[in-house]
Parts: sequence; structure tokens; C-alpha cells
Amino acid sequence: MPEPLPTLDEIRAHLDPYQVTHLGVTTAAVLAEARAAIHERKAAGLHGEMGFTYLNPDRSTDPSRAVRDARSVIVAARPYLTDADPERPAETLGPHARVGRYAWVDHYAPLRAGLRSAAKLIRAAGHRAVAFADDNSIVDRAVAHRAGLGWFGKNANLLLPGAGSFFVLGSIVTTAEYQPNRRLAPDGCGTCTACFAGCPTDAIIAPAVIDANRCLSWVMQKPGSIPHEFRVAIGDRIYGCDDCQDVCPISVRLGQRNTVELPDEVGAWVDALALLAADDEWIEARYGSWYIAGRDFDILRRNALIVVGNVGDPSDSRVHDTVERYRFGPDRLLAEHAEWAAGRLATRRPARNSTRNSAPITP
Ligand code: B12
Repeated sequence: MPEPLPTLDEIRAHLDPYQVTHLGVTTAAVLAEARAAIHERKAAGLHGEMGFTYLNPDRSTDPSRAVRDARSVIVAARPYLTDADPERPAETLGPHARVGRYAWVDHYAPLRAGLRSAAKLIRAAGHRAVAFADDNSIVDRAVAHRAGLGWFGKNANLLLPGAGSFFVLGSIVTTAEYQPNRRLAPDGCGTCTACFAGCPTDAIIAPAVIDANRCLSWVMQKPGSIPHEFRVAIGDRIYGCDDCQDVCPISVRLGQRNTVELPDEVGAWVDALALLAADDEWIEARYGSWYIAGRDFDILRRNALIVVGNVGDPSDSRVHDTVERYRFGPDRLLAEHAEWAAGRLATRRPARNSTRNSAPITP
């Protein structure tokens, strides 16, 4: 005998310990607008050669390709804002690189665990049900939007009414029938354009449209050489960029209503020199949950060299020795970035008789 199908309220209660704060339901119909947008942006080159949901847009915008005969998509949001941000380590400890909030700890792991556990309850009732979060199989924001969880902000993030955008999203695609949402969340951005001005690389080219070629989040994930025009703008970032959310008055103010507690060990800052001295195993043990194309950890070393150039102390011998080691090392990509870092450090060296000791970090 199958178990009874859990109600949405029972699923909500089940997800509570996983700190899922918002839940909605939509049908498994094709995500036609997202499909059209992906095709258009791909044709216009705005995807910057990204794979993910752009790999097979017809699949990632059709929930029934993820789960045969799917009827419903239950969409969940989990906050990742915290009450207090870890302080930047002291300058004497060497240059430290900034990590995007969503990656300070693995926020997807508890979200996936909760959704998988809830999917199990639905399967026990005799239905198919599979959990997805940040997976190539489904466009998370599009299902969340249709489930009424939030509106597309001008910064492209999904903003939850009364809560903002500092949320990760995930879903359960199932053959079970749940009552779908019929009302989309109204736009809450109004006339605000703070994110346009706040993006360090002008990557927001129209409301809710990102040119991934310019979005630092992708620039830092993409393999290969980092275009020169973005290297200073990267500043002290190594993974992720929060600027379009950090300048969003709604997300900053309302985000405080939904925060998560973090463990004592949080990866908000990366010791750039330690990373540049480490082997792949060390890097994987600490940052293995990040998206790193091909598990090629030189991508992080490359980013760390940019950070060292931008914020390292030009008179610190540890900084100098690290950059020189890479400059004359065997890897051409890293040597080229180290060469750039050396040049950048030289421009930031205090001029004789000058009181200024660093150039501003502006593009
Ligand atoms: C590819 C991707 C990226 C790419 C490209 C992002 C982009 N905006 O194009 C890169 C690597 C740059 C990236 C960066 C980030 N990402 Co990302 N990323 C994804 C991924 C894998 C696929 C997204 C996708 O397919 N987009 C397709 C395009 C077409 O959709 P869209 O950009 O949302 O566009 C919609 C709107 O434009 C709307 N629309 C169309 N016309 C119009 C017109 C108007 C006026 C309006 C208002 C809307 C509108 O319709 C479009 C289609 O639905 C998802 C995970 C997933 N599986 O879905 C995570 C995801 C979107 N990312 C996420 C996060 C957290 C981030 C970062 C904040 C991480 C960081 N700190 O660096 C940044 C934010 C950058 C930004 N401002 O978007 C979260 C977003 C959560 C949220 N609350 O929105 C997701 C959902 C992952 C998750 N499961 O939680 N990401």
C-alpha cells in the first residue's frame, strides 16, 4: 500500500529543519519565456560560452524532460544572508580574497538534502519525484517566478517580496498533482536603478538581462585568460560577485528578516598566498563545492594572482616572491597573470615623497 501523498503544508514542515523559508508550486508546463530568452541570449552571444542551462535549452526549460509525465514543480527558497559578516583578515596576514556570500559555506547541500528527503515522501506515495538545485536540468528562477515566489529584479535575481534576493533556489519535479500558483509576484523594483550603477563592469545591459561576458561572476569562472579590461575591477574577488545585490536597497534591508546561522568555519576570505602555495588536493578540500570548470584549480590560482596584484602589499616580500615564482613558472596562463600582477603591484608602489600607498581599485 503506498503512503498518502504529503500535502504542501506537510512538505513545508518537513523542509523547516533545512531552513527553507519559502515554498511555491507551479505546473510542469514548458518554461516558454525562459526558453526564448536563452535562445535569444545565446544567439546574441550574451552567454559568454556558458554551458549550464544554456547547453540544452529545450531540455532545461521542460520539467517533463527532467521527470517523465511530470505534473507539478514544488519550488523552494533558502536564505543565505547572515546577521554579521566575517571581518576581513588583518593586512599583516597577507592579501586575502573575497568570496561571494552564496559560497561562504555550501548552501546548496542543505537545500538539496531537504528537497531529496521531501521527494522521498512523494515517491512513497507512488509518484515519481526528483530534487534539483542549481542543476543544468531546470531553470530555477523561471520555475520560482511562475510558482509566485518572487519577481525578476533589474539585477536579474529573483527577489522575494518582503525578503529580497539573497536566496538559493531548488525544486522537486514530480508526477504528483499539487495546486499550482496562479498569481505572479508583482514587480517591486519600481524606478530604482541602483544595480545598474552598482555593477562594476556594466554587465546589466537591460532590466533583468545580464551580459555574462561582462559579469564578474562568470568572468572569474570562465577558463582561459581574464580579459584585461576586467582585471582591476575584479579587485579582491576570487569567486562570485555580490555588488548588484549589495547595492539593492530591497535585498539589503529586507534580507535581514531571513538570515541563516553559519558554522564557525566560514570561507568568506581566502588567504591568496596560501592558495598560491597549495597543491590541488588542498584547494579541493576547501573549495571543492565551488563550480570549477574541469576541476582545473589553476582557475582559482589565476584569480588569486589578480587579487594579489590588486590588493597585495607591494613592499611585502612574500607577495613579491609568490608573484615571481609564478611569473617564471612552467604554466603560461598563470605566468601571464603573474606578469600582470607584477605590473599592477609596481603601479601601486608608493611614489617617493608620496603619502599615498595604493592606487584606488576602480576599473
Ligand atoms: C547561468 C547562471 C549564472 C550565470 C549567468 C547569470 C544570468 N543572469 O544570466 C552567472 C555565472 C553569471 C551567474 C551569476 C550569479 N548567479 Co547564477 N546561475 C546560473 C544558472 C546555472 C542558470 C541561469 C539561467 O539559465 N538563466 C537563463 C536566463 C535566460 O534567465 P535569467 O537571467 O533569470 O533571465 C530571466 C529574466 O530576464 C526574465 N525576463 C525576460 N525579459 C524580461 C524583461 C523584464 C523587464 C524583466 C523584469 C524580466 C525579464 O526572463 C528570463 C528567463 O526566465 C542558475 C541555476 C539554474 N539551474 O537555473 C544559477 C542561479 C540563477 N544563480 C544564482 C546566483 C546566487 C548567482 C549569483 C548571485 C552568484 C554570485 N554571487 O556571484 C550571480 C548573480 C548574477 C546575476 N545578477 O544574475 C541563483 C539565483 C538565486 C536568485 N535569488 O535569483 C541561481 C538560481 C542558482 C540557485 N539555484 O540558487 N549565474
